[in-house]
Amino acid sequence: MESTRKKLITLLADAKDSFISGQRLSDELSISRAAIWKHMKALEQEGYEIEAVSRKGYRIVSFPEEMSVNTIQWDLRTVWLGQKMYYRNQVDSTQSIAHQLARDGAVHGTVVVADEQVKGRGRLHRPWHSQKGKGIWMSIILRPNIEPQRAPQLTLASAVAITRMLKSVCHVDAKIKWPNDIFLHNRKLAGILTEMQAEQDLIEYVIIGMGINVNQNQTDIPDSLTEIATSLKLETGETFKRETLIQSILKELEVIYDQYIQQGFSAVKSHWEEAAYRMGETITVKTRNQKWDALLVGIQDDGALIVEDQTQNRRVLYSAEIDWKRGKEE
Ligand code: BTX
Repeated sequence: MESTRKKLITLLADAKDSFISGQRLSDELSISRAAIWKHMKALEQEGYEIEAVSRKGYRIVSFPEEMSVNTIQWDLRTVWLGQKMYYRNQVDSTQSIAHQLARDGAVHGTVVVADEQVKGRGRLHRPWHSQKGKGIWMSIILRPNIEPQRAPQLTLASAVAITRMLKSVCHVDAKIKWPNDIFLHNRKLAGILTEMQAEQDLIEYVIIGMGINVNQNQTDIPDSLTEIATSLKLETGETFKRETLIQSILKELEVIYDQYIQQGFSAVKSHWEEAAYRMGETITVKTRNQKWDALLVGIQDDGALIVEDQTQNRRVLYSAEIDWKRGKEE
């Protein structure tokens, strides 16, 4: 978003119900009063309801219902993450858009958000149900200067960012199922899909896709998922403003990402462990050509999963599917 527009919205939003004079806005933004007026008209077009009273100035009466780059960015307190943002009403997948943007040179920290995905995807090309207006469907372009084999650690860091947001904004204790799922009350609330473009020892870019079920009612969840999926609304009875959640995830992710780059994975590990789901329990492990039962022990210093088989043999897994012995995909 144009930064003047963002500053304008921030000034008006911070003033809450009070008016701000056209003169003050014009001084603070170093633009003419005619330009301020033009911005106000543009904001009205986007769904902001603005009250203008002579000799008092302007105030925002209501924010647009519709999500947009403006509504996400106005209270975004990050330095670099999401400062460049794209919003689309309907896409196949935000991952595909992000890949294209990254190939075209999009900057580190660029974010793509969609209201609806018609071909949202999970790992191994599994479908990700992304209903219009009900969830957060977002892809983040990162250009980390790390070895390609460390990229999966970013999935774990992203999972931590999501659980921290869920705790601080939604007051729920969600858990992370290695490597990429967020569970709440034994059902899947969110998933993360990390994709990468790399050449030998160099990462060109990483795309972190996040899908979070927010305001779905039971009838919004497809039959095939009712046993395994849930939403924040279903678990808390509350409706959440998706913008607030996105702002918080991006802030949490920016902090943890910067720590990770400076200090390595140790900065993420303890946070991850605090939110780890059902450690110490028996699981079924599935790799490309094997399936066996094991005990879930923990994660290594590099984020790989440690499991132990019935003969107490420990194995370290960098990619696998895990499932609990009883029940569905718990
Ligand atoms: P995953 O492969 O771990 O999970 C996919 C599985 O999750 C599906 O096979 C299905 O059983 C179940 N599932 C599908 N939709 C949902 C849902 N809405 N809620 C709960 N469970 C569901 C997880 O992959 C990674 C998902 C990333 C999604 C984001 S959204 C933004 C970005 N764009 C995109 O296309 N994908 C990512």
